Amino acid sequence: MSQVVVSPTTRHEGRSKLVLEVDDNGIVTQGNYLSTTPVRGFEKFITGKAMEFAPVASSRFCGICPITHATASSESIERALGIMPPKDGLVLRQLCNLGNRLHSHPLHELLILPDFVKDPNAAMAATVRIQKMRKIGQGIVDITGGEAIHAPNIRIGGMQKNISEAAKRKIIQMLNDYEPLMKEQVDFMLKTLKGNTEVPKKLGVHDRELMATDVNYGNSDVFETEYFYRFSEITPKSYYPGDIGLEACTSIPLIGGRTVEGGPRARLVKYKGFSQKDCGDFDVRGAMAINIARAMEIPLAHARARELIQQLDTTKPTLTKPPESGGDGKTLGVAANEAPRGVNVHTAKVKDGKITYYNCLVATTWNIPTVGKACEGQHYKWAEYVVRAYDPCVSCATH
Ligand code: NFU
Repeated sequence: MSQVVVSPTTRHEGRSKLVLEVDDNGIVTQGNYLSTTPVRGFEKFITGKAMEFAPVASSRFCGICPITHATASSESIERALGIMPPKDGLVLRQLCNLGNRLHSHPLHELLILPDFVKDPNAAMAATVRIQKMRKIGQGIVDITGGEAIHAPNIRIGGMQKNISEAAKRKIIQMLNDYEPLMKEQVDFMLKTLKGNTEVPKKLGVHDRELMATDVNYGNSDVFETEYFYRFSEITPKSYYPGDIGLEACTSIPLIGGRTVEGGPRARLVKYKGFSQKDCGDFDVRGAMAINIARAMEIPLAHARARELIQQLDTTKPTLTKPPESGGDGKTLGVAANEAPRGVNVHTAKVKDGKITYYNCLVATTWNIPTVGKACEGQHYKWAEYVVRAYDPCVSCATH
């Protein structure tokens, strides 16, 4: 028996490490994956501030998925105040989130290319396609959210302003431009992943519950009724064996006392009948299935964005103005948004327009402990493949 440490793990956002106990054949008998990204203390410094600060600040957790944080933050405060955005505000907000997914999922494909694509010409062609797709996704966020990163248009009560008819036409054109790139890239990625003959078929298989609230956007009511009442949280020190937890920078959220997996596979299994037949020879419970599911989610996000842009009435209001000094300080607003990497939960209490309580359970925070488990049973040389399948965003996780 010996220990293998991979630090830092590579080709994902943020800093993290693997600490693996392995047997004499290099098979992982006990897997630990942990964040080593320094905590910045967002929840603490959001508390006590004007409620409008929470979506602005929390969208700075990370530069890849700021849209989910501005959204979940706004929605948690809306639910604490008991207000609802107007219909077109919700349509526009969903479109903004989908724009983010249409850039974030292809970005992950870029990060795993070196694992699976050995032909430099094919890798270059995929890189060019991916970057074009990301530009379009970010362009949609720019138009709907007011900026491609840290979109200021997402507000408590909906979206600060509607878009023009010309902007709506532009988005329709952008989605048309995205389609052929997407078809080629998703087809290429699925063939590449399913055709791989090196990765162990059962890599990343684990027995943890899948957690999802929706295919594309997220559903806070589903989170509250199916998961939140079973939620608990423990310290990393009490979760990881030995001294490993002393270095870990995220808490360990649990559902029913166990770690969970959120993200593309969880969503597609729960809502789209994703099963063994979608995964070729790879086990539907494993890491390659997550990569496959992520590729399959891109056309779903694209189709939903097309529906929503048609539904958007550009003449209608998009914002329900929140009461300036609203909030009773008691009601816990719980919001769950389906971030690219899993369920992103923000919870808030508001009193007289100020945040009195703020807590976030971010997509990667949920996934981190499951990633370690998912490395067990295979040779340690595959452990980083497992990590990358979850596309961890460790800065998000370690806010
Ligand atoms: Fe983020 Ni940078 C995503 N996807 C993570 N993890 C937010 O939830």
